Amino acid sequence: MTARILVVDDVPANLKLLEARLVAEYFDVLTASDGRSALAVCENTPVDLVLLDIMMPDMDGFEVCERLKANNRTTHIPVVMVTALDQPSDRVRGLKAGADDFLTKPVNDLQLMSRVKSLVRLKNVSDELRLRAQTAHTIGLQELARADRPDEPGNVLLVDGRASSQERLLRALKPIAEVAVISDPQAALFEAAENSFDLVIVNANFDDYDPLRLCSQLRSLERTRFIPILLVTEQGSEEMIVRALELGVTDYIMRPVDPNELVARSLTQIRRKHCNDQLRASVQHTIELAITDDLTGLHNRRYLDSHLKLLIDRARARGRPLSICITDIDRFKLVNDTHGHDAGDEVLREFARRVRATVRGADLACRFGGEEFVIVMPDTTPEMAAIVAERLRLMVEGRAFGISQGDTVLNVTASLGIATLRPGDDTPEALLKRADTALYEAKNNGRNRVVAAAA
Ligand code: GH3
Ligand code: MG
Repeated sequence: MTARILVVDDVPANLKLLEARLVAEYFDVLTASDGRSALAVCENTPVDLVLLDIMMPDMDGFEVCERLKANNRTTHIPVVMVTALDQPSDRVRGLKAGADDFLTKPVNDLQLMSRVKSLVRLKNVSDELRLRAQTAHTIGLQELARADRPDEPGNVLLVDGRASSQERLLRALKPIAEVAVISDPQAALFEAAENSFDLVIVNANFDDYDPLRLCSQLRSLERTRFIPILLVTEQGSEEMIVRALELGVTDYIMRPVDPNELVARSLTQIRRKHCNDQLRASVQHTIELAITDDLTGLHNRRYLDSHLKLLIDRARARGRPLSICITDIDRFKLVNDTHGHDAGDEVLREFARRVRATVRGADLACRFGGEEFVIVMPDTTPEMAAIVAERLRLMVEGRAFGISQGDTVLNVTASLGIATLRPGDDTPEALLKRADTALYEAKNNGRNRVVAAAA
């Protein structure tokens, strides 16, 4: 892992020391000896992490951190405060300023490296998400998630083997989160997978269970992979902390737990989770827009082209049938010519609704172009496909289409061509071509009918 790290300290010897250690681990290191130049570096250079001294003349570390977090261009850079101060109140002050973690001077090598690596890893994930969301934003699809939204309450799962500490932690977290408490770590895994928590707090106090097992299981399950984990550990359990961070545990706190520190750390994680969720949703939304037809909300041709190949490969691999149906509205040009293009659009939307109502959940319905639609039906024999197509034909013919101008209703019919995957020789193009030929035949034979391609 390589990353660019900015070390900020007013004492040259401290700068040299940290720089040497980080360079030895192949990090790219920048240095600054006061708050203002640190801010300038972050503003002008991509920095992946800041190691920030607190006690500095002129502008102290708390203020530097606050300014970094208040600036949209630097708010996402993780900040680790390096401090000789070791009072819980200083930590809380730092966390409130937006710091992601603390290292106490003299800095322990193991802690330095595990902290830096874990925060850089987290930042890489957020960066990737931000980049994708930015692309969505650039192509004008939607507003980029904003960092300055008001806090939403978090959902926290507290996994704790002891009733007394459960009660204490619960009391501390009450004001900022909905908390579910569970004593059994294995049950906790299911609980986490079934619900959507913003944070899992694991108290390493089980009698005969390794808490890191739960952490690693949470990291490997698809459903829980992105949930932040806060580990509560004993003083002096550095080994466990290093292993935990390597496993992907997001943060830790030492016993005796200071309630304010617990709240501040939890809020940091909950905020980051909300922000990443929003970025992820925005990426998802962009993908959906790219594969959805605007007018009807069905999948578009681009999606069909890529997905049909997968469905065909899967059907082949499993030795299952697969059928497709192409349908085209009859004399649709007449609708446009007589009632206008908007009325035509309304007919297309209603037609799409009827297509959707005809097919099963596993079927893929797409607008192929203009007034042509394709339905892909996995696990469907030619006989079943003929029944589905006939049902759709009747759904269209059976009830007139209303359009919003006055009381006008239109009688609409459609022609349909179906084809079924042949053993061995069907590509998506070949399958579509055979269905299209059948459709052409349906048109030629008088429209408003279903024709099946020869097997
Ligand atoms: P056929 O029975 O042979 O299919 O006759 P048709 O009139 O349906 O076929 P043709 O291909 O001649 O005309 C299709 C028409 O569909 C022409 C085109 O303007 C119209 N069309 C394509 N896309 C849209 C759309 O998004 N909205 C509207 N309103 N019309 C569309
Ligand atoms: Mg047509």
